[in-house]
Parts: sequence; structure tokens; C-alpha cells
Amino acid sequence: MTIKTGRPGEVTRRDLMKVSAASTALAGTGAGSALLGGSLISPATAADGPSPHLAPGELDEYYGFWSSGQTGELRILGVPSMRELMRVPVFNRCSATGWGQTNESLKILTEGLLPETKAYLAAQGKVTYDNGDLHHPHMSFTDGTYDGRYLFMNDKANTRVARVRVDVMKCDKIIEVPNAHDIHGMRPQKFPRTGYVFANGEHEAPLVNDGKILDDPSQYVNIFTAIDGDTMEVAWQVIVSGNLDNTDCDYQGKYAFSTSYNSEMGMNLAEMTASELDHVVIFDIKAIEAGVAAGDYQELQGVKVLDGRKEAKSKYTRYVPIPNSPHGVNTAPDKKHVVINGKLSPTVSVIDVTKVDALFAEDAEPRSCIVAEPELGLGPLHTAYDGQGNAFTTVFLDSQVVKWNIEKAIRAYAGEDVDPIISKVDVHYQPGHNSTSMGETAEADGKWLISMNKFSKDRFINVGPLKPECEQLIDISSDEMKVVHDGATFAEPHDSIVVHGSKVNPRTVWDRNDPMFADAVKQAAADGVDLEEGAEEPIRDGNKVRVYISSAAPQFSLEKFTVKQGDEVTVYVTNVDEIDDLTHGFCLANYGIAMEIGPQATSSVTFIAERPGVHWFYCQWFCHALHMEMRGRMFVEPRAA
Ligand code: K7E
Ligand code: CUA
Repeated sequence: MTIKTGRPGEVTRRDLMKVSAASTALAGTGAGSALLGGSLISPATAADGPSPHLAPGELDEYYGFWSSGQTGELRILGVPSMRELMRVPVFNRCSATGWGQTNESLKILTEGLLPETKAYLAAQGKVTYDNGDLHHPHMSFTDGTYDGRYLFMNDKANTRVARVRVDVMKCDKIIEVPNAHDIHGMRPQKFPRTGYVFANGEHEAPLVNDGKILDDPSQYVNIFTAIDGDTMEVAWQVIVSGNLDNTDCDYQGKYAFSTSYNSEMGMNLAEMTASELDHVVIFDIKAIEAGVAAGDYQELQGVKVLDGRKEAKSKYTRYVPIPNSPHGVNTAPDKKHVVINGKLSPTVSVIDVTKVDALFAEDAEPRSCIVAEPELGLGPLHTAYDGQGNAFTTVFLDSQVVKWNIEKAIRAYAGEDVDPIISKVDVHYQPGHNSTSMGETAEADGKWLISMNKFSKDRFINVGPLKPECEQLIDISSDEMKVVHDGATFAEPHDSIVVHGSKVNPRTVWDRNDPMFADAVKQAAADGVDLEEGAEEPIRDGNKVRVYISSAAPQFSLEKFTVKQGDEVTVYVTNVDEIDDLTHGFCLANYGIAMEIGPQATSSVTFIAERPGVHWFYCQWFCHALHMEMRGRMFVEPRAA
């Protein structure tokens, strides 16, 4: 429960304030406790609901973890203030931190790539991709709620899944998923723990995509993948019919659900939208595990691949018809209902997970698990929850969020004359995902909803033809939803999760034994160098040269070092400062090199010293009154003519 904001061992006034606010909020549910929690954080506005306005110096109650779409990074925002707190580079490159340039990050960016990808990239003169399309960030679960270990996220652009360590908020693993194409929907297993990370391949292709089959869609398939979240290795895959869009799973650990907007397996718009009914695929996790154990699979690229196609009448999958080109899948905190968002149909379809077992019987009616199908508006895409039996669905074409009651929708479906819709609120404009505070866990608390809108149009001063997106904070503590904040954001956050601060407890300085820089520690030991002192002279090994520098504000341990033109130089920088928020940088001017070195961390970078002459390196992270003076020279002796 403690949220540390001070130095290790120190309890600050902020910690005390935070804990009291947090425990009040968790003590009950509903508007009452929300008001109380809000009033503690921001006393001025208790009268009509929690306030998003924090006075200078006040801290947020929630962490928001945001995708960034085609920017390829993860972002951390404070909720409810909506202040952007941090950017965590993942699939992108980062000029500030050196992500994509340091040896530590390159290892993570390259080690999970498939051999054919490495060959393709080598032909481009690259070792990794420069772009990514990060749609869905989700935290690991234990027993149906966030456990603060990891965040997982997909890359639709290059078929990857990444993991971010919550203790340091850095990416530590990226894998490319074999056989599948373009990972879109992705969710961690909720129960008993994560466990599996489920990942949908969106775009269909030949099972062995080596060029022998090209324009013959009848031979294309799609792949559903379960990744082991602890090892970040693919556990198994299932071949499905139709493409795959979004996914979620139940609170029982039995089933996962994936939507398909293209059950037709069409290759153009007319073909893809031809049918009135598409489907959701239900995966029986226990049956699949039994199939793997029984050897009922083919091995492709080192992965066990099971056949779950519709025609195969497989015991691993069931196909439930859903109107029409469904998109989002969202499991409710009641642990019982799963909402499938209809997109081209104004409806959402509600699955009762207790009725899913029966679908696997011989002549089961495939839609017998559907218990409600309320009509909500045009273009339902995603649904979030308040933990009090209500759901919030974005309707893209209507530019609204619709609040509706699950139980009433079930009664209406059964024939009762009752309207499940509670209220609607305009958002600006065209919402995709929405997320509620703790809303995708069993601890949904019904305080805040974020609507992530695809267009901002007139909401902000004009910044040119390319406009920001608009994400809005909505107070859902009463039936009348209130938009309380507009935030502009760069391309293009699809999704976010809002995690109570008590679940997240990052370190303030690095552990000197952190695996992130274990290779540097090993190399230094082999060279007989103490990383915290650095080495007075570069260590030469043929044309490979290793330079060990330590940094303590406002000085590097070396004021100069000499290498030869053409040497392969690796510079290791160890930040020996122990205070939090004392990051140093190492920027080698006109060599295109810059990296971050957090307190107690080691970072390294390798380059060819092809430019002779005097080259300054400097600390590019403001660290001290004498930060400008934190610099040194690299001498590069010219090659003999
Ligand atoms: Cu709806 Cu990629 Cu989650 Cu975008 S997906 S909105
Ligand atoms: Cu060290 Cu700036």
C-alpha cells in the first residue's frame, strides 16, 4: 500500500497524504468513497465529484499506462491530472536515452528477432526495426487484479510483443512472434496469474510464408499465440479461420476470446464486409494444453501449432456468430460477462462465461452463450466498467460514450421492457478505446474514465495539417458522466490502463546487480576494472578498445582518452551517484551518440572511431550547477597515410 516518493527509508509528508487518500478510496465503492478520496487529494472541490485538478506539488492517485500507436513507445501519465510523467521507449528509437543505440537496448531489440528477419534487416544495413505500432499496454495479473510486475504490449507493425519491468520502467524483453502476422489484440491471463500473454495475429497469410503461395487467399490462415509472460517464449499457437482483431480472457483461467472482423477472409473492403455476421473465437485453454501434451500439433519455426479452424471442428475452439465486424473484447469485473463490441452493428453482444462450457458439446447452439445484445449507438468499439454492474462503451460514429447496465441489458434481451442505457456523453471526437480506473480488473472502482479520441479537430489551437489526438477525462462517479479534462496527445494512443498507485512501486535508483547491465559488469570483471572507478587508460584488444568511465556530478572520471582511427570503441559509463533523480548522460558530439545513465546504472555504446581529431563528450542530462563543465575529450589518432 505504501507509495514511496522520497529517498529510501524516508517517509515523506507526501507518502502519508497518499496512503490516507488511497486507503480511503479502497475502503468502499461508489460515489461516496470517490468523493472522499477526491476531497483528500484536492480539498477544494468535494461538492461535485472528484476533481482532476491537483495543486502544484500534489500527486496523482493513479498511474495511467498509455500506448502511443505508431510512435512505438509506452507513456506514463498521472491520473486524474493527465500530466505526462514519462516516456518509455520500446519499439521506437530514443534520442534522449539512447534506446536503439546502447548495447543494453540493442541486445533487447535484437535477441528476440527471427533469423529471417535478421537477414532481411542486414540487407538494409540495420540490426533492428526503427518503427513500431504499439496499441495495447496491459499489466500482469495475479488473482484477477494487477500485481505490479510487468507491462506487456504489442507491435502491430512488426509482429512483436514486448515486456516492460515495472520496478524500473524499462523494457527488458522483446520477441518477434513466428508464424503469425502483425500482432494486434493482446491481453495477459487474469487468473490464476499471468501466465500466458494472449496475442492475435491480425493479417492472414500462408502458414509457411516463403513465397510459394502468393495470391491464393484460400490457403491463408491466422494464428492465435500464447506467450509465457515469465520467459517471454511462445508456449503454443492455434490456427484459426477468419482474421483476428482484439482479445481478452475470463477470470476463471479457462477461456480466451478473440474477435474477427473478417470471417469472410476477404482481401478487399467489399469482401471483408460482405457478411452480416462475423464471429468471436473462443479458445479452450485447458483443452489446448492437453492437446500440446498429447502431441496433437505440428511444429513450425520451433513452435507447437494446433489446428483450431472452424472446418476442423476442433475441440480447441468454438466460433460464436456476432454482428458485424466486431472489434473490442472486454471482460467485466463481475467475472461473468464478456462484451463483444459490434463496430458495424450498433449492438454489443454479451457472453455469459458460465454458458461457454456447453458450447463444446456436440450439437450446441453456437449463440447460446449470448445473454444480451443491447443497441447502443453507431460504431461501438470498446467497453470499460465501473465495478458496479455498469459498462461504458465508445461509439465511434456518434462520438459518444454510452453508460449502460449489464443486468438490465440481460433482462431486455429476455423480453422485459427495460432500457439498459443510463446516459450518454459527447466526446471530441470519434473515440476508440476507453479505460476506467482499475476497470479491467476485479477491483474496478468507478471513479474515472479516459476516452481516447481519434480526432481533435477544433479542440486545440491549430498546429498545422497534422493535428494531435484528444483524450478526455470523464468523471463517472455519478450517473451523469462529466467530461472534466481535454488532453492533446501525439500519434496515436489507442489504449490505456489506469492503475491504482498502490499497485506500482518503482525503484528510485538502480540496483548495481541489475540484469540490465550484467554484460557490462562481466566484461569489466574480465578486464580487471572496477566500474565504479573506471579505468585510467582504454583497454585495447586488437582494434577493439574499451573505455571505462564513471560519473559523479559534476565530473567524469576521465577528462580525456585516446583511440586510433578505425578502432571499434566501446564506452562504458557508470553513474556512481546514489541520490534519486540524478541521471547523467554521455553524448559524443559529431559521432551521433547519446545515452542516459541512471543513478547507479551502467550504460554502454559501441562505435567505430572513423573520424580523426578532437571530439568532445559531454553530459547531456542536467545534473548539477556545473553540468556544462561535465565534459571531456576523445582524441582519435589518424590512420597512418
Ligand atoms: Cu480499437 Cu488497435 Cu485496440 Cu485502436 S484498436 S482503437
Ligand atoms: Cu552529469 Cu549533466
